[in-house]
Amino acid sequence: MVDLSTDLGFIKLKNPVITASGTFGYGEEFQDFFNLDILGAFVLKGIYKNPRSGNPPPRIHETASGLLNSIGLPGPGAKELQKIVKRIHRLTKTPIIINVCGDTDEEYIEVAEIFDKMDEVTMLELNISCPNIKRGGKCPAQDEKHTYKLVNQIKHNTSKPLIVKLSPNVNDISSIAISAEQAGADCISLVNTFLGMAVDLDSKRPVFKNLFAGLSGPAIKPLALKLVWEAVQSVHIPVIGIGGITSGRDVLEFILTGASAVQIGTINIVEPKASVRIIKEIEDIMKKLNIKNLDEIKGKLKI
Ligand code: RRO
Repeated sequence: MVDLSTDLGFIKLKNPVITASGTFGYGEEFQDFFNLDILGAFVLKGIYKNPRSGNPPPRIHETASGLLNSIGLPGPGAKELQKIVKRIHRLTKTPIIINVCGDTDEEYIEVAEIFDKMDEVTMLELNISCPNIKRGGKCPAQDEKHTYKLVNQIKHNTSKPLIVKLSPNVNDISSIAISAEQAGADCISLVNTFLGMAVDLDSKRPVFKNLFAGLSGPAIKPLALKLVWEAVQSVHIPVIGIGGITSGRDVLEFILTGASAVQIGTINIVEPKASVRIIKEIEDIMKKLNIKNLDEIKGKLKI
């Protein structure tokens, strides 16, 4: 028997596979595909205080081994999501993570406080890294001081474990990771999507109205691994690796690089049952390589 569990310090997950925000709806959409109990945890689509309609179409565009998105945070608002969370909690005891968003620091705090009060919610993931804000705008995760200030305020106003989701669109990931840690983050997750763009030769226009969009999928895996490595070297809190993971082998590569868990994103859109396959693959590889538990390989990359 192999042990797939992973200890984040504030919680032990039965396995390292977490479904990523924005690729797994609110969880209930996937109940017809597989039993949600098998997941380590799942993150709901990011939520703002009030309902929002998101960006105009097109919202997604396929690239070589990747996906560009400019979804723009549509959602039902915090009040409606509270009802959804109660419904999901009746379906599964798998830990529910709320991806907290805001246009202003005040909104982030308000949304975080609302879900902090819910027993059905296990953790908060602070999404300070959405790439699809107004063109030229900066998200909080692109600024050390803003990251520190916001994370610090959220920690002072909430009591649940706080994961801070970082952006790859920065010059120095270490300094942002350290700011999040110093401000009280319990964990960091990275990476959100890389800024990219697509153009349409026929119309001679950009594909997306917002010009830029966020790139995810296998194309970004090597870039994500590098940033996860740098983050792991910089902080003492656990790191959740995200970026182009499609197989059990990919998951174990991130664990070897030092991640304590991973999030599975774009593959959920292509293959809704990907998590089931990936968890089985992790188990099979561990058996084959005689790895009894994840700690045996976590951060053991030989440099
Ligand atoms: O909804 C989005 O456009 C979006 C978000 Br909030 C995010 O964090 N990352 C992303 O690629 N898209």
